[in-house]
Amino acid sequence: MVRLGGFRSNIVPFSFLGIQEDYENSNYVLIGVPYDSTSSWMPGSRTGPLAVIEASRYMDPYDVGLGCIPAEAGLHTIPELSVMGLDPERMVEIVRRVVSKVRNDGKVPVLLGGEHTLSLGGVMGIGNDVEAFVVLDAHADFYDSYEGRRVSHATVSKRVSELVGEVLIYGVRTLGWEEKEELESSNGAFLTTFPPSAEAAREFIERMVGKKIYLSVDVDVLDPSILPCLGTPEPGGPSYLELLSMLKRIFRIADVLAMDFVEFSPCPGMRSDAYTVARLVYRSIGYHVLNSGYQHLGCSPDDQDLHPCLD
Ligand SMILES: [Mn+2]
Repeated sequence: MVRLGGFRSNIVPFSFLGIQEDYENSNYVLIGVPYDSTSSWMPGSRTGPLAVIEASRYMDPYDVGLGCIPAEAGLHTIPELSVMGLDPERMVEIVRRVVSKVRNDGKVPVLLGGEHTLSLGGVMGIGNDVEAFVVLDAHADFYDSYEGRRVSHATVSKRVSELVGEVLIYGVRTLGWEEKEELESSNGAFLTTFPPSAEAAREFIERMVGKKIYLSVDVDVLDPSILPCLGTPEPGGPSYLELLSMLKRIFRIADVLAMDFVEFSPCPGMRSDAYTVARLVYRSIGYHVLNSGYQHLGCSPDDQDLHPCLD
């Protein structure tokens, strides 16, 4: 059974899934980063982490797809970072320090955003071990500078490409001309649009096989019909199940050192979106558990094989 870290069952902690394992005994540490200061269209992702954690408390820890309770690997949610209103460079530095600490303690950081800029701090926190930055996103975020800023949600993949040899981007449906030029002059960047050609989907996967990766899921990669509450929605994305199929492959073939889920911007009164993101986060943790030697938990692969162009 999942233990509640000293809480009795009539008290539900305000933490992911309402479960709070002791930090020392946890393998996954959830970190909320309520920050949206550089958002260009609709701010609001600062309330994302809170909404996802709230929704997750109504989710059953048993994952019916994986046939196990991934939370038994130990989940711990730390209080939200105090970053609202700071300069993006300062926010990135705070995220870097926290992620570095969690990683050095032998745990997998799971960041909840907040805007995409925080991924830069996440990657820096893991440091030189990251061999590839894998991004699922409707946008390339590959501007060299955007609205006068070099550290911004629209430049984050470009900044990371200066630190990590390989940047693999999946799901893009919109691209600025300057971004296209930056991508073409960048050695290690590989971008797929959505839906990808069979060849592009295969190359995206093959380039990360056996690598240690940082996984960044910008939830606007999903079609906005599934997840309308976004700062920068873009039509024509994968369905929820198609996205799970891709995530399942990523966790199977690469070693995910840390992950983030960014750019969810809750709409007042709408609950299904927060729940969808919470579910996506938990299934991703489940895929990590499935591939990380926790055989005693009895997880087995689900049936998500709906991705177009992949067999
Ligand atoms: Mn995006």
